[in-house]
Amino acid sequence: MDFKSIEQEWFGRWEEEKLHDTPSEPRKKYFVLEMFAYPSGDIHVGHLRNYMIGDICARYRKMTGWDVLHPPGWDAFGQPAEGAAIKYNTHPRDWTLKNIETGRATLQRMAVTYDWKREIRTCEPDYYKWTQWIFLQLHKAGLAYLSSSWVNWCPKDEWALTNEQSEGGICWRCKNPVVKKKLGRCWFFKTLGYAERLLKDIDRLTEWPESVRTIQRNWIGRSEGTEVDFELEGGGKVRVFTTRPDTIFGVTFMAVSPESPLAETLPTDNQREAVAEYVRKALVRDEAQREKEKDGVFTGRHAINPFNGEKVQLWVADYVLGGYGTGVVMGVPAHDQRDFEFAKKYGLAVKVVIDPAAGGRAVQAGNATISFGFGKPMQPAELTEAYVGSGRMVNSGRFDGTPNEEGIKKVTEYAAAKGFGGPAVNYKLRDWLISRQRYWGCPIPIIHCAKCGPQPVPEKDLPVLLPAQVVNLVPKGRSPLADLPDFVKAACPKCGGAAERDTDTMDTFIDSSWYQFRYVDPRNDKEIWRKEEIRKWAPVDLYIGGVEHARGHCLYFRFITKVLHDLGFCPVDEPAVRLFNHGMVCDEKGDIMSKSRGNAVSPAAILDKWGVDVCRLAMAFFAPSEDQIKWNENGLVGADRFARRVYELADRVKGFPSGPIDRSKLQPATTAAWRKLHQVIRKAIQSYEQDLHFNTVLSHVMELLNLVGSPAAYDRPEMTDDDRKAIRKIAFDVAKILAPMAPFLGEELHRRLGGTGSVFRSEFPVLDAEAAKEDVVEIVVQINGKVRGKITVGAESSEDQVREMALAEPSIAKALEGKTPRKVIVVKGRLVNIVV
Ligand code: ANZ
Ligand code: ZN
Repeated sequence: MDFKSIEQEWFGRWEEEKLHDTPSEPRKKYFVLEMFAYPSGDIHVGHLRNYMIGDICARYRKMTGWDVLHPPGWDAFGQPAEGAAIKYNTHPRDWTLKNIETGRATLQRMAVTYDWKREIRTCEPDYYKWTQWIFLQLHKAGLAYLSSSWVNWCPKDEWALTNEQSEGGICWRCKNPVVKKKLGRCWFFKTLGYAERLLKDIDRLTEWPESVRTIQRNWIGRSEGTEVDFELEGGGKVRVFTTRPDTIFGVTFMAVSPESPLAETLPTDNQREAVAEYVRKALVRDEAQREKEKDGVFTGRHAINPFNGEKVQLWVADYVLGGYGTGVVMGVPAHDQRDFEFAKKYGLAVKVVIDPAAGGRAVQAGNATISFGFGKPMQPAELTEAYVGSGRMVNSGRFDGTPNEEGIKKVTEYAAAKGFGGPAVNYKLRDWLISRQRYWGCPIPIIHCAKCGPQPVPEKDLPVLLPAQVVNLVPKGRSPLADLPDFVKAACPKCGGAAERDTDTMDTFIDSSWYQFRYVDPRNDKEIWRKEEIRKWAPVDLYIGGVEHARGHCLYFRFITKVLHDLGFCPVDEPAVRLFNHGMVCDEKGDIMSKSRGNAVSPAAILDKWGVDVCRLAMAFFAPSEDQIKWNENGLVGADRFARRVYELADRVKGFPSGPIDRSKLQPATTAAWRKLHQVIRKAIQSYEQDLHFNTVLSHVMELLNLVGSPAAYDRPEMTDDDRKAIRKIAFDVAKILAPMAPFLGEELHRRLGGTGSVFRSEFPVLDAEAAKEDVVEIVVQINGKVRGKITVGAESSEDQVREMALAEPSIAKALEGKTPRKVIVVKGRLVNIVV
């Protein structure tokens, strides 16, 4: 088969018929989006899966009366372009644009139905002008701020990273451990201010995978607790955040994180040197190390527990995280494992204040509480690890005897009443650190004036162009843009005096936090988009991409959508109705396909050898879309055989008559095939709309082909005209059912069987639920839950009939000999369970 000329022809016709254009006045809109590509230049068949899944859905929707928006784009800024530019001695822009051309050609070759007129490239000024504009809106709204701060720093790439980008203490790009570094000037977006809404609205994302919703909930990490002020000996106070205020009488030390400003201000003169030395070392340790070997240093100062007036030592310890809570913990070794290990290491006291053995009553006698416990009280010396379970409060003054869950409330109320604390909520989520010390990104539209401070670039002066000059890109801890005097020098927008541009560029996750909506009006140079366009298309109906973006990207784009909504630019406050995470593509051994592993399969060779349809069919057939697939040549052989068989069927039956079918005149074999056709249609609708299990559509079509018979059997002499009409109609519908997956095959069959125009402008087969009904079903019969036999019953048989048949089934009757069934449970259409 000459698939190349078939492909060529249809590419041409689709172009002529503007098949992939986006309707300008959608009545029934469907916005399909795949997470756009990073133009990395090593596109392999693994990358294609994402786009193919989206394309199948887009094509199906077009055939079923939806007005589809399905646009392409490139996440074109980013650090790998700089790495490649250094390595190959080129400009990041050249490298990027070349890769875009290659990637684009491959996607086009794969027949992805993109509306290329809406293509987006985040590195082009017509796009990043609006990225800068968004920055200015956040700045105006007080949601962007400048701060000097401890940041996650990758010593290899020499750049700052968000928590999302350094999860587990590892740089997401180079995989090296991350340390802390204090940056004098970096920009943050106030994501934390949106934490509560980002969390609450997860409940509305009912069409997102449960796993992603859980990941987001945990990442936002809402924690309800209590804040308590401890007075410092010699003046001042420190505040702690705790989720276990019920253990407050067990505090034997306090600890401050090395990042905390307190680590500088608290130490006594004697200890200043030692603490400074410790902090220096602690901050270059990576997080995993910090967590594993807890150590610290005494500040020389003491704090006073407001509940019992006890004086405890104040330490600096690096297991205390800088960015969480208040950066200070109250150490309760008896009931917190980290505190326990720390106390053991430094010989600090362990004091039991929650005792499961203290099960008795507590009696109030005047001012004192006397508790009567059962069993032996827990002894600190006996503890080999912290006791984190529940129990009653002991050694806790007026709270003795209180069950600890209740104690949490009581202690908090007490602190609030006395004015030294109260309830508090904390989030693991941090504000979004967005400055990057990089060249290949979107310049931050800010001018720093010595007199007026940081001033936003006026909107009319946007975009702040990224200079095209070749700069030295070797990471050195500050942006290469700082080396370009012509770029740096600027007039203060406020006073007109000499000032300097901000030289950092924005985190590329900002580029991808709003691109989804730019597609509604991508060429607009007057505004970010026209209101009427965003109203037509937002939100994304189906968003497809890898689960690795569950934390970072999927949170950022929800955040920016909410901000744009609040500022009145966007009608919706969630970006995507449905999120679908596709599975990875692996090699035959199960290793994820990648260029660095050397197991990447290039699409070009596959497409040249097998053609687009076979490649797409194979990919669809390997596994359900959310599962991993193991790429292998056999899959292509199988898909090729399948495609040929479908072609053959069409060629055999194209001379058959067409027209209305009298089903009463069909032979039993044809009736069975007809029924199967409608089952396939039902399956296809379900797969294309809901579970995206395209593989099951294919296996159903294969079963259908088997029922229709081998080619020789398509045209048996005893067949009636109605049989022939039915078989022809089956072939015609199969063409349409397969078209979203194998578009050329779909077109070609459709045409050969007399269809006019593109199959994608034709109507998808209509399900006749009546015809799809199975008349017999096989039912499993169990005795006491164990399978003992099978019966075949009419699909419409009553429960009584099924019960009778089950008991009469010889193998069952034999197994039951001498026993009386106590109960017979019938699960309609599935099983009978006999309880004896
Ligand atoms: C005393 C205590 C006693 C605690 C006890 C726990 C058990 P979540 O649930 O994650 O919010 N903590 C507070 N700030 C911290 C920081 N900056 N770095 C490291 N740990 C910090 O955890 C809250 C608990 O984590 C707090 O409750 C505090 O230890 C610790 F038996 O306070 B707890
Ligand atoms: Zn000024």
